[in-house]
Formats: sequence, C-alpha cells, structure tokens
Amino acid sequence: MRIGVITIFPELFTTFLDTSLVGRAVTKGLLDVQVHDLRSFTDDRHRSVDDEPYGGGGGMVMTAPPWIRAVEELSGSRKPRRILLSPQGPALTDAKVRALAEEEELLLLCGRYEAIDERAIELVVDEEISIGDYVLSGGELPAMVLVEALSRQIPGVVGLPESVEQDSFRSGLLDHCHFTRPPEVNGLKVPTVLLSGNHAAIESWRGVQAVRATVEKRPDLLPKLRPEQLSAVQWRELENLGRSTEVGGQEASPSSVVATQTRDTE
Ligand code: 9D3
Repeated sequence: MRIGVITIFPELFTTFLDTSLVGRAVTKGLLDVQVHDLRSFTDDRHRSVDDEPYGGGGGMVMTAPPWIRAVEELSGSRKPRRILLSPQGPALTDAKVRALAEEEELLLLCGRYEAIDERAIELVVDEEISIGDYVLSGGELPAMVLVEALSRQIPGVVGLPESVEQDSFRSGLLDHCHFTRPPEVNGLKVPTVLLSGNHAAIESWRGVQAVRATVEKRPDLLPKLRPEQLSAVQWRELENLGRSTEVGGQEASPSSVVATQTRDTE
C-alpha cells in the first residue's frame, strides 16, 4: 500500500515511520509512506500557507492554492483516494479502516489553524475523516492513527493473520484478561485454570472472561453483537448476568421476556 501525506510539520512523522510495526512494514516494502511539506507547494518568498478569514472572526484559514498544487502534483495519473483528516468528518471505525486498506494508494491531507479554504476541500478532497469528538491542533496525529491502523491490515505486517482476525472489534467482544510471570503479584495469584494445561477449559474460561469484560467495560458493544458471534458457554454467561436481551439491539420487550422465561423453565 502506498500512502502520501501532506503537512506543514513533516518532521512529526519521522520517528513514527521508523519505529515498531509501521517501521517494519516500511522496511519490508509492504508499506510506502511519503511525507510532503505543504510549504514546498507555495510560490511566495515567505512560503505562506494561511491568511485571515473573509468575513472576519478569529484565527487563520489555510489558503487553497498550495493544497490544490500539492494534490495535483502528488496524484499524477494514479488517482489516489484523497482524505482530509478533519474534525468535521465521520469518526474512524474498524469497518472504515478495513475498507480503506483495500485501496492501492491514499493521499492524506493534514490541516492546521482554524480551517482550510472550502474551495480546496471541494476541489481536491474525496472524503473527510475524524478520529473522534475531541479537539486536536491539526490532522497529523489523526493521520498517524490512520496509517498505523491501516498497516495492521496489510498481509504480512502483523506476524500471525489470526492476531488480526482475533482483534476485539472483529469478534464483537473485548479481549479476555491476560497474565504472565511472576505467578504471584502482591498476593494476587494467576487463575488456576491457566496453569492446568487443559486447553479446552482455558478456551472456555477465556470466552466467559471476554463476555464479562465487555459487560463491565463496554456494554455499548452488546447491541452491535449478533447472537451467532457467541458460543453456547458465552450465551449462558450473558443470560446469567441478565444481559442477553441487549444482544442484537432488540429492546427487552414484554414478549421476549416471556419467551426467555419460557425457555428457562423448560
Ligand atoms: C477549536 C477550533 N474548532 C472551532 C470550533 C475547529 C477546529 C479546527 C481545527 C477544531 C480542530 C482543528 C484541528 N483538528 C484536526 O485537524 C483534526 C481532528 C480533531 O481535532 N479531532 C479529531 N479528529 C481530527 S482529524 C483532524
């Protein structure tokens, strides 16, 4: 996968692109990221990229011409999907990451200041993406978030393909809890089943732990869960916790409560 980035702070990306999983993906040639300085697409002596807003008001607005020049020069004839990291876009999701990972080439536009001239967005942006409803100072960290999430979807980047498939948002549940040495920490022991060597029992226990973690930490995920994503053991745990009616988004109606009670007394 090929990713171009346009920013006024290219230096922010250097250690990020050299480090850890992303760094290895780049070294292996599975990911090609080119970072471009927006100022090199200016034509004035001061290499300025911002100006005062028409109509007044505070803050500065990024001017359209450098963006248009940069995107046109960097697109060539290849037509990469052009994405503006913007607080006004829909928030990034696992489904969106997987869809974008299918693209051959992306061009990521990182804004700074209060805004970008709307005409640049109209002319050279295909879509806007946010990483959530909180205020940052620019699109660089969001672009890195997107690059890291995308890199994990490229075959050969994450060691085992199962690891990618097992990622929590794919199973619909949070991960089970984890333990490693030492066997006792401040009086707290490792659950004995994990030392039993009984792999079927361990798998079953982990499945139950995943259900408990989800109910406690992210109950908002339950309505998005489909019943077929749960094993029989997990389903029973959810029923015991009194939360099975939340699965699949259906509200606990009087009739479904009756149906559950009928099944319980069978
Ligand atoms: C405080 C300024 N806001 C006006 C009410 C608008 C605003 C402009 C520019 C807010 C943030 C930014 C800079 N942010 C991004 O470019 C950005 C971002 C973010 O702030 N949060 C979540 N995702 C993203 S993607 C790009």
